[in-house]
Amino acid sequence: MLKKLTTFCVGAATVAMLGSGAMADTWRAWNIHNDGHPNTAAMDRFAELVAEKTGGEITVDVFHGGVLGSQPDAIEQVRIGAIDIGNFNLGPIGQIVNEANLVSLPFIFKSVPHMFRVLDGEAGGIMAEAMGEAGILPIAWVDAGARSFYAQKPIETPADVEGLKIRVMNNDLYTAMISAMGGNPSPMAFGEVQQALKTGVVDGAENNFPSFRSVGHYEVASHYSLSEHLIIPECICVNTTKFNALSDEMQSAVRAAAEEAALYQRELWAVGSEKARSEVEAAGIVVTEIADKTPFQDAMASVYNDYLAANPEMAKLVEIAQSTD
Ligand code: GTR
Repeated sequence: MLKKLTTFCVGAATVAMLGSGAMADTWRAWNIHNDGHPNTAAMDRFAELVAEKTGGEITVDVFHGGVLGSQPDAIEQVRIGAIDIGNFNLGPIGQIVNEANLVSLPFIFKSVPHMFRVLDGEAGGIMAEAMGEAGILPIAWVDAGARSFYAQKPIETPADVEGLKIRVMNNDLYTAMISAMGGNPSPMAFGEVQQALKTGVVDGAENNFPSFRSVGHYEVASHYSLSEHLIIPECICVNTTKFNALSDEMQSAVRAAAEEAALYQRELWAVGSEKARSEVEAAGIVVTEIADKTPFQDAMASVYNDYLAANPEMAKLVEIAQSTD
């Protein structure tokens, strides 16, 4: 009873402070990463900015470390509105929204800046619209660098993947990618990968330096090889219905908070990525540069052909990405 009364009083005070008569709303936000990862700091900053820019009308409670569920589950929860918002990787979103799969085609982007140019152009607009229609609307794009392979041996050519069981995120394009190199793909939730590497359930995985370091994959895989086969962006993505129900003013405030937090994330990412690399190297991980990635790119021809044969409508987006400077 006392608790209820307190909640009521706090609620009444907040409404009075807002002066608009609108009820304050608290959003639950999903984040897969722990303390020390750039995205965790950026999501905390996002929550601060939302409170600031909406004058307290919206507050965001960020649940870190994936405690609200695995990424594929959390994506579904945002779509149905059980979770309001989160920092998501576009990989598992592509499994649901075909347009978002553009970014999951191996080697589609030349670099991270190239990826952002594509996202900021027509292709990004088409992707955002389709994601919004699917219930998960991106309001800012976040950097996730490039993903490379790690295992107990260097992976310098596609032939080195042959026969290896490699963990991938949940997306058929990634299973096709590993199969095209003669490996055995194993889709698995992020939270299970360290144990799977440790017990030999998988021989390797692929990710960027911050994730390789932050959840201890580097403790159980000795070689990181810079294949940089996937440059997948992330988003701050919100339940579409929830966002559309906001006034124009509140929508602008939340978007501005997301954009500012995303710019902050990109700064943190640049520094954090270098730092994660030096830390794993200091811990004894052998990092192998791959001067010529052409054999990897060539091995992906069948992935593109099969994908475009099954999804001919994606040819336009691929063409836009490939012709963007
Ligand atoms: C990380 C990404 C996470 C998650 C993870 C994974 O780099 O930030 O959202 O997708 O990779 O491999 O599952």
